[in-house]
Amino acid sequence: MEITVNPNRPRAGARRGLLRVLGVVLAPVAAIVLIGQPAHAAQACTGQSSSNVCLTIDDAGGGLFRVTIGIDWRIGQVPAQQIIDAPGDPFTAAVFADDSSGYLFSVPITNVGASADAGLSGEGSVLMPRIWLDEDFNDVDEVLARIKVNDSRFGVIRSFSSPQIQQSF
Ligand SMILES: [Ca+2]
Ligand SMILES: [Ca+2]
Repeated sequence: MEITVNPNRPRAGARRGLLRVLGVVLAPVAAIVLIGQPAHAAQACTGQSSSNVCLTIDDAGGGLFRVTIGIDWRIGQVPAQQIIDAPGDPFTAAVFADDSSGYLFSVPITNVGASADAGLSGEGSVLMPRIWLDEDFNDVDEVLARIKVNDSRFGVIRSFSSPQIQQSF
């Protein structure tokens, strides 16, 4: 396949990354952004130029939280598609606490794509009872996302982390 890059191509016509398609707003580095809708939602994104990794936690009501992990790894469309097409799942993701080993639960990355702007994109979410995020009892909790990209072309695994979300769950 031949790829033609036109630097004058209007941005509005460019293919957009999954994170942006899904309405996830790029945040400043290491910032914790409280967004208005839905209530009690928190998001932390790395916001780097080479990659953007976001953890989003929405209060779904009834003691449940929707926990979403997303990544845009801007490596270009062709390498991204090669990683997707290679054997095995390209992503594994989980939520960790800041303390000691820290593993809390895994998050399946179900929405995977390759595009010129966003490179390799992945996103997925789970609905979790509050208690799974309450990693410090009687105290504020510090949770973050870790997402691994398995590049089975070369047997290389790259690991990315989001900033922490600090909230009392
Ligand atoms: Ca707590
Ligand atoms: Ca902690």
